[in-house]
Amino acid sequence: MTRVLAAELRLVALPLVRPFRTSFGEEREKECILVRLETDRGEGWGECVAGPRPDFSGEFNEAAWLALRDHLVPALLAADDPRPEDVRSLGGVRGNRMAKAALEMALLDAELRAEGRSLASFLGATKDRVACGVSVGIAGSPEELVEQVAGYLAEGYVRVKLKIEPGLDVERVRAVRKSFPDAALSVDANAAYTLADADVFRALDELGLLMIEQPLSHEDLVDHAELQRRLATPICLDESIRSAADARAAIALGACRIVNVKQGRVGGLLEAVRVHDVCRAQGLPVWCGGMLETGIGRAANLALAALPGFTLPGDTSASGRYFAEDLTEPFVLGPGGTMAVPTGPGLGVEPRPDRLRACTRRVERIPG
Ligand code: SMG
Ligand code: MG
Repeated sequence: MTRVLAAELRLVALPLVRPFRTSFGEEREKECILVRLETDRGEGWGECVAGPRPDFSGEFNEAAWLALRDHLVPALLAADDPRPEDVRSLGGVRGNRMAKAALEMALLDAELRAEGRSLASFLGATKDRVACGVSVGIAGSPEELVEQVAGYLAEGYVRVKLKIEPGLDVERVRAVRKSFPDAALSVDANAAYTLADADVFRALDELGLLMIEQPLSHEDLVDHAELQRRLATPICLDESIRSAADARAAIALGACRIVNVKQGRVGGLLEAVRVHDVCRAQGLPVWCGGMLETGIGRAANLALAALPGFTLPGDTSASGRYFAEDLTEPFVLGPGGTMAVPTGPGLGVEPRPDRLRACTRRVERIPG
């Protein structure tokens, strides 16, 4: 039995160590909402993966703030004994998955901390370290890209994902492949292409890539299935998979052979586990995506990535790949390009008060 007494929403911003450019834009800082729940059993933290603009997803920080403040948090405060599994349908709110995921994370953190149990153990983790890849933004030139990749490989990352967009694709990826013939490489288009880009895909298919992530529109599974039939390289879906039901549909259509699981994109950790379960039952490997999370969201991602179906390295990079100083104690890359899964109760991490103060743009407390 848990009673939620109050919630606090906090908009934070952390400068990124290098700008992160994708096919839909460039970020120079990480801005996100943190949720802190005060319950009768202690507090819990959650991080919302939405960004400042509705680009990767239709959700964005100002909208998520309102969804949380005016709809989700009031419904949670009004509930008797709210369970993490209730957050999906809380207050009858549809969509707003990233906002819901942050709230679910905070509730899980509060409950598990009170029980002294780690999130990883609760979710069904079978590993205590996970293999880590790195996602490399679109660089200023092929030379700059090769130099960045060299740096990340030297740090120990076991898989490198290159962001691509029309015009900055085959030549870039070829340059990286030529410099690192044996590296585990993938590309991520963030939905920037169509089936008319057949030449690009034919050329990418020759480059020994682990996968091509979200090449086509986030709304088009049928075209992804058509493209997958033409390619030897597996397609991995990211934006297209918002639920376990989406994963079932994508697999049934043959729209992908790999799935990127992001707890925020699918509405929470519990749905992420269901996506994992659907894929595992069908023999599809999954891996844990990233949204440039601070240490709070990163702790949740690492717990998820420790489940048995996560057989490919994730975008779960070390704190230093993103921030000069994280909000929490930094996550560091260890032996063999792996990172330790947090073992403490709940998320196993907390924001440092000094870092919170330094990074906060706005706070609002919603009393019960
Ligand atoms: O967290 O290292 C990370 C970023 C991983 O490339 C990454 N995420 O489409 O997979 C993706 C992108 C979305 C980021 S939008 C800011
Ligand atoms: Mg992606």
